[in-house]
Amino acid sequence: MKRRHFSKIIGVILLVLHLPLSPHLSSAKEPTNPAAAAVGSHIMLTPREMIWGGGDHVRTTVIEGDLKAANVLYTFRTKLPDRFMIPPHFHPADEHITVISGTFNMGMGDRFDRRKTKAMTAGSFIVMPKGTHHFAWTKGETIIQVHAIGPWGLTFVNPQDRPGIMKTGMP
Ligand SMILES: [Cu+2]
Repeated sequence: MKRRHFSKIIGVILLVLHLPLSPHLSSAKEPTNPAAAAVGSHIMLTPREMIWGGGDHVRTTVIEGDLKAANVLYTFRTKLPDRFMIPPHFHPADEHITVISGTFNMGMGDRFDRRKTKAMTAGSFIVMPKGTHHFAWTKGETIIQVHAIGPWGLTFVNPQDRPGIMKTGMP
C-alpha cells in the first residue's frame, strides 16, 4: 500500500517536471525553415577573440553569419564613441539589440530629439520592428550587439543625414 502511494507521488512529480520540458522533447515541433539550422559549425567566441574592423570612430565585428546573406540570422557588435548620434532611420527586418556596455539612448519617430530617448544601459534589450523609424545617441563608449535576419540594411528617414559625434547644443 505504502509502495503504491510512493509510486503515485513519483508519477505526479514526473508529470509536473515533464510538462515544461515537453516542447523540447518532441521532434514534431522542430522548425521547418532551413535558416533555423544554417550554422556549419559551432561558434565559441570570447570578447578577446573578436576581430574588430572599421573606421576611426565606429568599430564593428561580425560574430555570426554574413550581413549580405538573405534569410539567415546574422549577429554583429558595434563599438560607438561617446556622444555618437544615429539620426532617424529604419531597417528591412526586425532589429534586435542587446546593449553590451555603455548607454545606448534610443527614441522613436522621424525627428531626432534627445529628450525623447530612453537610456538603455548595459544588459538592456531592444527590438525595433521592420520599417519602424528610430534614432539613438550614446553616453560613454558604447557597444551594442545587433542580430536580425539578413540582409542587413539601414535607410535614413532624411537621406541627407549621416551618423556622427554630436556637437554641443544639438537637439
Ligand atoms: Cu536601428
